[in-house]
Amino acid sequence: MYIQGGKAMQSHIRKQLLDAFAKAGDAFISGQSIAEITGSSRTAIWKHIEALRQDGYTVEAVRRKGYRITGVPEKMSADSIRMALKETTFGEHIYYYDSVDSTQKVANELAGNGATEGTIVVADQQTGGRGRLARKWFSPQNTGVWMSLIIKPNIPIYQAPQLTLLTAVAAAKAIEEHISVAPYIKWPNDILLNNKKITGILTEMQAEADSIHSIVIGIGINVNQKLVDFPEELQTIASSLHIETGHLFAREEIISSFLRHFESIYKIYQKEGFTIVKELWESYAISVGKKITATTINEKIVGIALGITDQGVLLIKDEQGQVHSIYSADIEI
Ligand code: BT5
Repeated sequence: MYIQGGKAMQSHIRKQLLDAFAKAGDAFISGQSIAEITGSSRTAIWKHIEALRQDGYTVEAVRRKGYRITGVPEKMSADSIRMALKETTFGEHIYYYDSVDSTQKVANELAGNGATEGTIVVADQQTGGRGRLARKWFSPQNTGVWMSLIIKPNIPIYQAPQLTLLTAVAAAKAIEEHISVAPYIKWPNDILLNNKKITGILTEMQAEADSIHSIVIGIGINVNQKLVDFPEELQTIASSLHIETGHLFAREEIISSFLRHFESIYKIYQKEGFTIVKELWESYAISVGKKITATTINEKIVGIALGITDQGVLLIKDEQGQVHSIYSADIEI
């Protein structure tokens, strides 16, 4: 199902047209091809071009060459996300909302109703964005990537935490691609730039008896916020790509990079196992080899982070030489 079809154009025609423009990239598409895609006469194709322009696309028309899209609407939409996707099969089904309680909630419902692997739910704003342990995730309008991805990996339940680590690697790579500074990962799910959190990940699982039905991966990336856009309590601990670089970013491009990196690592992971994720994760991890403090529900453990196990468990060696396995904790460095 494809949400957000055009008003002036039937949504399946619009989808095919935007797909064709996306595939063509910088190249022109001839009037003849557009006539074929839209099933209209050559003289009537301007109607379709006008409909795109009205929705905020900049369409360049050059005689004898045809048409190409040189600008997408500033406001995100399912169409603008679709246009940005490259080399991915993920994102074939896009559910986009201007405002929603939580994309996790929607995606969990969709997963329960048979949504396929690679389905994404994206919102411009979340009114009830959530983190782990019933914490809140601040998700204001027009600024960030608030997205949930449904996957259906063929792995035993105990390996599910590996997907959180895979997500962190894909997000780190997507961010690095846009700002050419490597962010680092703080176990298990924070991505930091200059010691401030720019991305959070929340993984939720639907399982039946001993097999995974689906995993819903929630990812929040702060993209275009200014410091004053954050509530006071977050200003010292959170940041955005804009704050760190001074640039503004098309959020669709960040979504596209994330899905591309996720899908390519996920393919290798499914064939060859966790080694690739573990190696990449440790290369981005700030904590490995450093002294850290892990606060679990029961205790505080201070020691050197040794790395992660194949189950995504963090290993810390304390001053007495005892190695602790950390399943869930908040980490300070
Ligand atoms: C997380 O939880 O970091 C997971 C966040 C996942 C958010 C995505 S957005 C799309 C999808 N839909 C949802 O409803 N959620 C997912 P945790 O490790 O528990 O961190 C939560 C803590 O991060 C909060 O208690 C704040 O201290 C801080 N925080 C809240 N909003 C933030 C923001 N926008 N940027 C940085 N830090 C934030």
